[in-house]
Amino acid sequence: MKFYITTPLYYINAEPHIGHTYTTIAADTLARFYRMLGYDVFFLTGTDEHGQKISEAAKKQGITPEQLADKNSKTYKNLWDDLNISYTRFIRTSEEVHKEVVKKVFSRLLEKGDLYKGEYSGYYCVHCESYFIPEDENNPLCPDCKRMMSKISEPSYFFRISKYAGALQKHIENSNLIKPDFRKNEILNLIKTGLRDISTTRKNVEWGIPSPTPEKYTIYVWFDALLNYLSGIGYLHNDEIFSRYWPADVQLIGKDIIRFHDIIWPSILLALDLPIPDKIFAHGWWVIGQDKISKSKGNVVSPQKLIGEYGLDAFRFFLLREIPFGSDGEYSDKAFKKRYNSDLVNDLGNLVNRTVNLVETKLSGTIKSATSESKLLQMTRNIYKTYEEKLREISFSEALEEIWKLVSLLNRFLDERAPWRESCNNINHILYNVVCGIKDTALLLAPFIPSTSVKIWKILGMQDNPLEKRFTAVGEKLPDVLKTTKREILFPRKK
Ligand code: ME8
Repeated sequence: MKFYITTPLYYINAEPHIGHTYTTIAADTLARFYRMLGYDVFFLTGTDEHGQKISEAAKKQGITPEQLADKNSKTYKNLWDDLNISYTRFIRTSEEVHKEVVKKVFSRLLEKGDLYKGEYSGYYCVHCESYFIPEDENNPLCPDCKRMMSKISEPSYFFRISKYAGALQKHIENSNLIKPDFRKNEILNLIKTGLRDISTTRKNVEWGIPSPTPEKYTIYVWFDALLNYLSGIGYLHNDEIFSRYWPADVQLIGKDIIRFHDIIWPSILLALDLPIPDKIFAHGWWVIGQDKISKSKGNVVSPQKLIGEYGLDAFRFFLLREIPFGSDGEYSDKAFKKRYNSDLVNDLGNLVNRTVNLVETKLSGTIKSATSESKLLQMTRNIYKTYEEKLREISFSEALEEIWKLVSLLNRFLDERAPWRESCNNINHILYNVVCGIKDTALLLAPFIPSTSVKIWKILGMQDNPLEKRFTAVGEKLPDVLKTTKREILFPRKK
């Protein structure tokens, strides 16, 4: 079984912020989860490097678009490596192989009559790289970002999206393509109001893929960028990889780019006679006050700063735990600290710390094999079942709630059995069961906070690597003899 997951390709006009890390960490968590279920996973991410917005940003910095692209795509890639992102391929739209695929697709649609020459006369928002009709011609503000748009009138090649509107509508109505569910009607309403054919070339934008047409145009940046999801897994150049992974199973995006992904993208696929992805999931925005956190608003929250202060796993955990995936969420330092101290320090950290402390003081650091308590085991299995369901539904916060049910269960079990009492005569049995539960907790945590999972594994004295395990190991017995290692505070309390 295969699982193909993608993130948007981020623009390289500025540096990444918490919003970009959000989508990428979410995708990484799903990729790791499916690997632990035994799937053959392909995880694609990368950078979107062409177009007017990038060339204007480069100009402002006094460098060429290529230089800006090289510099900032490296920043993205390095950050993903620092964030422990297990991508299979990092694609750049400036790669030759991608450019060739885009040109071939363009030619194919041209031959088919799905691209035709016309005249675009209207407005363009450079920030959104998007064509719009303004509500008020005297004050042509972009309906999305509210910036002033520029008027353009130019010959252009149009994609006959109108031809596919009916098939697209039917597909959306009869499938689970659009997630969360509440987005489905939003998109269907847009389709029902009528789709206008879209322009796919720019006459005066030099920084882009040259169109395979007699005129020297460049291909519209969104038409170029969307095709990465095909070119990144071998479309038209590596059939073996492509046929293994296409169609995509989950495409994660932010709600800012649903029109491109839920309407234009599947229409291009219909035109290419390719199957449509299984799910396109749009998450909400991180906001501060009323404002979306964004590079251009300058209200960015730096991932590096939070990681420096709290550690990488605390950062990964906070993003996926704090707000339901799909809804907007307000970022605040206060909420971060609160979540950190309550969930990671008090619940998880304390469970591991006091258990290992008891193993050291009461059992000289060695746990011997014992019988598993069937009730505890059954509850763990039930928790795992819901956890798996929730992650398959892409509900990270609910999956994490399940893990924390296990953490509370183990903390309660320890309190009730109180192996620290002088009169206690089955200390090994009690601690065996708690340690076994912590081992299972570490497995469930692995997709979310992999380094912590490895740390817990080591503290317990387990020899192998939890990241290479399958979830079938949940509920399995511990090795016959387990010697815990030196204790380490997983999450130091923050004042
Ligand atoms: O749109 N909250 O790139 P981009 C949550 N290149 N997520 C956020 C966010 C926020 N405040 N800000 C950004 C592009 N994101 C195109 C995509 S795909 C073929 C081309 C995340 O750099 C979210 O995933 O503007 C959003 O969709 C994406 O970054 C936009 O990144």
